[in-house]
Amino acid sequence: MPHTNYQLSCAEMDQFRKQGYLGPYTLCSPDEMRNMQPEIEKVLKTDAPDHKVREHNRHLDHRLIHEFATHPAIVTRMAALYGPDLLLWRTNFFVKEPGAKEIPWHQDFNYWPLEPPIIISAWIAIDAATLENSCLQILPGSHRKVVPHVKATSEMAFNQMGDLGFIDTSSCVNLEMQPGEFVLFNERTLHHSDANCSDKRRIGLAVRVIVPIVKVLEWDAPLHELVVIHGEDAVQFNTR
Ligand SMILES: O=C(O)CCC(=O)C(=O)O
Repeated sequence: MPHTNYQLSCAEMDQFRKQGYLGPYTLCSPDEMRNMQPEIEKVLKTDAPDHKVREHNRHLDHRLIHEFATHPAIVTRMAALYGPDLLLWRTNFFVKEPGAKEIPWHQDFNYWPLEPPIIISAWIAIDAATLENSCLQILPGSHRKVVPHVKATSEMAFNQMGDLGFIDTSSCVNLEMQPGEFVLFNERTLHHSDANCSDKRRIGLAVRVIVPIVKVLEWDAPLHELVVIHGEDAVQFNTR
């Protein structure tokens, strides 16, 4: 994996503040990611030690997923945006096989047991993510207001969705990515992906990182724990 200067310019910091997302950036080359796909597929076919869902928190039991989530290309940039002390809370694979449902427009903080809900996500393309196989889409600047969430319709992959009466999708950005690229976005940035109407699978890995003052109100599983990925956890609010 290439090691370069992952510091952010003032223009990038400003973009994250104003638009709520950054990237795509490179974590590894498309060929490197393609070579790792069989190992990732193996992870997704095995049960996690104590999580019911195979897609969740595999950084806790699998070295490769831990390496993705703690890669300096991600962590250095997150530290530039959120300060030096960062804790890895969750990782989630989003596997969209052909025919997979639409993921509705939503703001992540609406769903999560965190107080205050301050979080930054990296979304890493494991497969190529294109408009054809339902790449992530984002609404720049949408993190500046809270949108009400309502019961989702049956064609959606989630139970709740952002109320479309409050969402103007005309400025939507399609985050098409090569395998090994990633984007960063925050807990309020509205994002979405269409139903996968292609014959191509699309896997992404979301990496969720909090700062130490955030209290985790519910844990995903008995062995779920935070991992210090940069700096330190001086306040220890989440000692279990
Ligand atoms: O992978 C997707 O299509 C959606 C991802 C998502 O909702 C998230 O990372 O919060």
